[in-house]
Order: sequence, then structure tokens, then C-alpha cells
Amino acid sequence: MTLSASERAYILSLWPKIAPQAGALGAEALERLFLSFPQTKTYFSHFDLSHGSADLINHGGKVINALGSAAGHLDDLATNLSTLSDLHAYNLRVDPGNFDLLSHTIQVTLAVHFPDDFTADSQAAWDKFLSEVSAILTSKYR
Ligand code: HNI
Repeated sequence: MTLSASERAYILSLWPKIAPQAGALGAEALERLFLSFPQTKTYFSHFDLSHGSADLINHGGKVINALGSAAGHLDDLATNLSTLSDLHAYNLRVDPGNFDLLSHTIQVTLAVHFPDDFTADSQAAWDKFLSEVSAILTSKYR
């Protein structure tokens, strides 16, 4: 599952628009995750999950910036994400099914904020990129 040149271009062209709003976009993706899939809240019982909370913005920013870092290493995603892969598999033990749910709410958030950029082709590229990231973050479970 390798990203083609045009798929890479869709990821890299949107990233500069995402980066300045990483916290807000990440917080929205998390809020959508927790509202649509409330079972995912169990991993965040130590967070204040209310709308616009500092916890949502801080953690949302970390998630989005990790994606930005990955986008800068599309030729070597596994190395770039190795520490996070260890964390999610060995420490957090997040059920792998949840990665599809977060990938979905990230895409909804991008669609809402960047309607002109997030064409069907762009979405397909982002979906593939998020699938690759998720596959790596869940690769050490067994
Ligand atoms: Ni995830 C911590 C990135 C999916 C639950 N996660 C992180 C951190 C990053 C991150 C970055 C912070 C690491 C650190 O502090 O060193 N997570 C990502 C990415 C994805 C992802 C890029 C997928 C796109 N994480 C998920 C999913 C869940 C999840 C699907 C559960 C529903 N992550 C967590 C939890 C933490 C976490 C829980 C620890 C939070 C804390 O600070 O206590």
C-alpha cells in the first residue's frame, strides 16, 4: 500500500493549511469521535472532554502534528511512527477498530474546513494515508 505521486501531492498540499490550526482541527476531530462513537471516550477518562476544552485542543494538536510529521516522511512512515506505534500497542492498548473511527472523523473535519481542497480525489488520498498510519500504529499488537 504505497501512496502514488498524486496521492502524496494531495497530502502535502493540504498540510500547510492544516498546520496553523492543528489544535482546533484536532479538537474537532476528537469531539466528533466522542459524540458519534461514545465508547471511544473510555480511553480518555482523565481528560476534560467538554467542547473546546484545553485537553481536547492539546491532545488534538498532538494527533494532527503527528500526522504532519508522518506526511513529511511518506517514504519511511514505519520509522517515523515507531515510537507512537509502541505507545499505542504496549501502553495504551487502544482497540485497533478505533483507528478507523478517528480516521473518519478527521476526514469529516477536513471536509468541513477545506471544502474546496477536499475533493473526492483528495479524500481518497487522505483515506489511504490515514489507513497507512493506522496500520502502522496497530502493527505491534501481536
Ligand atoms: Ni493516540 C496519545 C497520535 C489514534 C488514544 N496519540 C497520542 C499521542 C499522539 C497520538 C501523538 C501523544 C503521545 C505522547 O504524548 O508522546 N493517536 C495518534 C494518531 C492516531 C491516534 C496519529 C491515529 C491517526 N489514539 C488513537 C486512537 C485512540 C488513541 C484511535 C483511542 C480511541 N492516544 C490515545 C490515548 C493517548 C494517546 C489515550 C494518551 C493520552 C494522554 O495524554 O493521556
